[in-house]
Amino acid sequence: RLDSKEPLQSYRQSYFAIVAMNFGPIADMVKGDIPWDLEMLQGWAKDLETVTELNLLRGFAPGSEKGTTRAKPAIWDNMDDFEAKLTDLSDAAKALDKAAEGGDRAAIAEAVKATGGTCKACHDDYKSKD
Ligand code: ASC
Repeated sequence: RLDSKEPLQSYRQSYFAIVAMNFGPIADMVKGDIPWDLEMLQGWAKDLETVTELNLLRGFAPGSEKGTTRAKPAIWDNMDDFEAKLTDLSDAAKALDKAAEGGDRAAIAEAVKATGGTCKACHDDYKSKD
């Protein structure tokens, strides 16, 4: 429906739901909050990499900033920077997938830290606290 912003907002919220459903348990596992299971971690890392390959900017089309989501209007005023930060996420997810495939726990922990950093960098500027 061209007259509704709902599909765009749903599209991007779906993307972030999949990101969180995969990065969340990876981070929990690296922290030791859940038991270490490399095969499970590898599956999550693969799905995280896969979803971050999608063109999320489709969901942030001009005019879709007005709504009830936590996306700050600053996104649409700084679209090049926002896009660069999304690329940082997909690059980090790719490196994390590689580390997961390698299986070295310290390398995985480093890659998780780097990936979390790309989440936070974007949230600081572009995600409303409430
Ligand atoms: C998560 C999560 C985030 C990021 C961020 C990383 O697991 O939900 O928003 O990691 O906390 O700093």
